[in-house]
Amino acid sequence: MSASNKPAVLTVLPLPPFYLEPLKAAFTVHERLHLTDPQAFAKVAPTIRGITGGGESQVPKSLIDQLPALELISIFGVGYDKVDVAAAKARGVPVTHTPEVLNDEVADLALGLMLSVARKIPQSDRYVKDNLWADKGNMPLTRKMSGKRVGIVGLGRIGKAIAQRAAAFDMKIAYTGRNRQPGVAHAWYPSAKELAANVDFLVVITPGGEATRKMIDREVLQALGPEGFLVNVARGTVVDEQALIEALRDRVIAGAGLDVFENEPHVPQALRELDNVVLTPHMASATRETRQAMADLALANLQAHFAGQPLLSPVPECR
Ligand code: NAP
Ligand code: 8YV
Repeated sequence: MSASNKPAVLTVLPLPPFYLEPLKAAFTVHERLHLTDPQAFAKVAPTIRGITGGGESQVPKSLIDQLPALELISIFGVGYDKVDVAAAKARGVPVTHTPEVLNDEVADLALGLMLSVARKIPQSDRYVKDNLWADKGNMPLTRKMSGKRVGIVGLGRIGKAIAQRAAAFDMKIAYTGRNRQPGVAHAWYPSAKELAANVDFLVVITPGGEATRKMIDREVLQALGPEGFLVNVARGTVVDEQALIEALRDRVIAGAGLDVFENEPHVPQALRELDNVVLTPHMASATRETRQAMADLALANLQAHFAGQPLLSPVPECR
C-alpha cells in the first residue's frame, strides 16, 4: 500500500519499536501529535481512522469528537478504563484490547510481589549488597507464604491464573466479585471487606474505572489486619492510596506489594519511604515475550478492521 492510501492512525502513548515499526509499515502513523503539536494535529485530524495506545491510554470523548473519520480504537493492553467506550460506541466506533495473552505474566508478578513482600526479598538483596550481613549478622525473620489464605479481588482471566499459581503454594483460595461464579469451588465473599477479614494475602486484580474506585479503603485494610499483606496489580485507582500509606505506616496491615499507583509515574514520597512495601513500575506484563504478543494482537485488530474482517478481541461492550 502506498503512503497516500494507508489508513491514518493516531498513537496516544509512546509505543515500543516492535509495535511501532510494523504499525508504520501498514499505516500512516501520527505519533501523539494531539499532545506534541496541536496545530499539526488539527490539520490531520479529519484523516485519522484509527487510534492505538496502551492500557493506561487516555481516550476521552473530547479526542473522539475531534476525529470525524475515526473507525477503531485498538488498545495494546487488557485494561481500557481511560477510554470513553460509551462515547466511542455512540459514534459506532468499536474498541479492542489484548486479553488472555498477558494472563501468565501478570499472575507471575502478583505471586512475585506476594513472595517479595512476605519474605522481604528486595530488602534482603540490599542487606547483602550493603554488607550488613557481615556487619550486623542475620536479618530479622520474615513471614511464610506457603499454606496461607489468599483472597482474590476479581477472579477473572488473570485472577484465575493467580489462583492456579497460589494452589501450587498450597494456599487456601477465596475471592470476591460482583457475583459468585458458577462452577468455581473457592469460597466467595460478597465484599472486599468480608474477604479481607478472612485472608492473609489480599490480591487486587479487577478493572479500574469508576465502579472500582477506592474499593480497597480504610475499612478493608483494617479488616485485613496487622498480619495481612495487600498486593495490587490492577489499577492504582482501586486502592485508596492515602489510606494505604497510613495503614502501612501505622502497621494496620503488615505490608504491600504494588505494581500500580493513583498518579503514575508519580509515586508519593510517603509510600516510597516505607520499609514494608515492595514497589514495581507498572510492569506486570512487561516481558519481551508478552509485550510482543500484545503488540501482535493490537496490530491484528487494526489490520482485521481495515481488511473488512471481524475484530479478534473487541471489549465486552462492543461485542
Ligand atoms: P477480567 O477477566 O474481566 O476480570 C475482571 C474481574 O474483576 C472479574 O472476575 C470480575 O468479576 C471482577 N470485577 C469487575 N468489576 C468489578 C466490580 N465493580 N467489583 C468487583 N469485582 C469486579 O479482566 P482481566 O483480564 O483479569 O484483567 C483485570 C484487570 O487487570 C485489567 O482490567 C487491568 O486493569 C489490570 N491489569 C493490570 C496489569 C498491570 O500491568 N499491572 C496488566 C494487565 C491487566 P465479576 O464480573 O463477577 O464482578
Ligand atoms: C500495560 C496493562 O501496562 O494490560 C493492561 O491493562 O496495564 C498493561 O499490560 C499496558 O497495556 C502497556 O501500555
